[in-house]
Amino acid sequence: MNSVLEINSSLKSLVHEFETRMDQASSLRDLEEARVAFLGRKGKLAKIMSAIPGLDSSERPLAGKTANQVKTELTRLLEDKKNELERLAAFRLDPRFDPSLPGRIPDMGSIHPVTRVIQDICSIFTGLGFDIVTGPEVETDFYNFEALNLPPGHPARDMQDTLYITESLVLRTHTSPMQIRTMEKRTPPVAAIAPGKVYRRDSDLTHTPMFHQIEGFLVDEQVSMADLRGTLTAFAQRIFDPGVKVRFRPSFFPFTEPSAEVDISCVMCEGRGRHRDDISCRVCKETGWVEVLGCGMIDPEVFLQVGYDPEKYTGFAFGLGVERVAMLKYGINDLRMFFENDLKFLNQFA
Ligand code: 2U9
Repeated sequence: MNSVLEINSSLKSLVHEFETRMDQASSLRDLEEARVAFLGRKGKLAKIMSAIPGLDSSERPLAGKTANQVKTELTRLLEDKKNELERLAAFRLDPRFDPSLPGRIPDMGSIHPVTRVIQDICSIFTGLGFDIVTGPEVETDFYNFEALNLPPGHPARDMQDTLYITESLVLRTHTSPMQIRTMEKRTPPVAAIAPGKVYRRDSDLTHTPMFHQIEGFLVDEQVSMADLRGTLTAFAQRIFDPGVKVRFRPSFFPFTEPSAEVDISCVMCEGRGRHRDDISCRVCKETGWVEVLGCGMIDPEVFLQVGYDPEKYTGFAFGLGVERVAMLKYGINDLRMFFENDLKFLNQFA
């Protein structure tokens, strides 16, 4: 075998033969044997290469180059197989590794019902053109009370209800300060909602020291109570059910005049006051109505505090308790469920 063609063809079959050998190798020992047989000093490759010096001098360089490429290729195949076997060996040697065990499935989180209701409400109001604003939970007396027409001495400032940090700093007792801050920064027309945590010194079956509110407002020229009514009716029908009835009852808030409370037909008994089996409805106490919102036309006194001209502008505002809406929407009868973080409860909202 003295021609370059013969040498090339031998080299080619050598690669195929080596590939088969690598496929069949199942231990590092197999690999070492193959290395000696193919790449060793007296191995198959050396044997083929020993014919090169006998070639015509014009053919030698090409044959030598091809032989070197084959050597590199065999070495690479050997390394790859070695890595693969070592990886498998690592698993097999680890007594903790049992490939027959099912995989561990991580627990899936779920969105807290309060968060979900906040998201739903925000998306309804952004759909109506409202912006979402945020603000600090530690507030000054001015933003939490004074600007909202709650002057010093007003009963809502009572130490019984408010968590004071210093004489002039409080944990906000409602989300209204965010609206004051928004009005200070912007000129009408402006429409925004402010969701967030609020704090009160209150703790019993139906009150927690922290709960969530969403308040909203809209200010422009010529805003009327009819705009308030249309907006809140659309909202109630979207968050609860397109079929709910909505009614407005006169009420009082220091920051709105006139003011109203908004009831919807009871979502549990569909406004009948009694369930289909004639058992009385505990949610609406047989009235057929449940309160869901407070609202009103923003008091001109508030406009003066934020520098809006009360002769030029009017606006409406409203507020609701998020936990209360969530209880009605999902039929939850105990407020404490929201704060216990019981996964059996929370996973129902996955
Ligand atoms: C500004 C002006 C007016 C927000 C309003 C209510 C009525 C209201 C309660 C509902 C249930 C709070 O969580 S709750 O206890 N809120 O009834 N809130 S009008 O009026 C504002 C807010 C900001 C500057």
